[in-house]
Amino acid sequence: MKNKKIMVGIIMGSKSDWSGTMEHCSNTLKEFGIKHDVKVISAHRTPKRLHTFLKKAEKNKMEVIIAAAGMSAHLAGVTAALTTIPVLGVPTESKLKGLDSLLSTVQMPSGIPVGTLAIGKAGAINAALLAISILSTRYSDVFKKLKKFRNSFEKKVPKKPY
Ligand code: RP5
Repeated sequence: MKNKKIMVGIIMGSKSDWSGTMEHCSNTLKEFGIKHDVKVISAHRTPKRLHTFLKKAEKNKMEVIIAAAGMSAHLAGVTAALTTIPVLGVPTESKLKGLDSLLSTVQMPSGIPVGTLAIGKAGAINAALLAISILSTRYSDVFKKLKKFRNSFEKKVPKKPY
């Protein structure tokens, strides 16, 4: 895209959220040429890092933040509480298969919204695609790429199951 600023920030509670999960979020953004930042930031392990990241994100007019976390997953909620940049939450898999992460991410009391996606890899990819949809309302080149992606996506689905 023409605009070379960092449009999307991907943050995750642990290095363990990357492989098999959030790497797919980053790869999807890369396929669309969306410049993004990737960082390990935990709401409880590295709260200062979160504050610093958000200060910079707001200064540089980042447009979407994707926050992934597992277990008692409060990263997306805390992030959304500290900024008005739209926050998409990805619950990552855990000993309880991510159900704990899903509920912690999705069940925000009214007032501070987190757009929560599915658990794990599907959610990671869809978070990127939703961020791309949000950007597509402002950037015509992103809109064109998204339309092309959707058209080719439909073609990949077989008409018969056998
Ligand atoms: C969360 O705890 C992370 O987002 C991760 O999903 C989970 C486990 O972290 P590690 O113990 O693998 O670092 O904060």
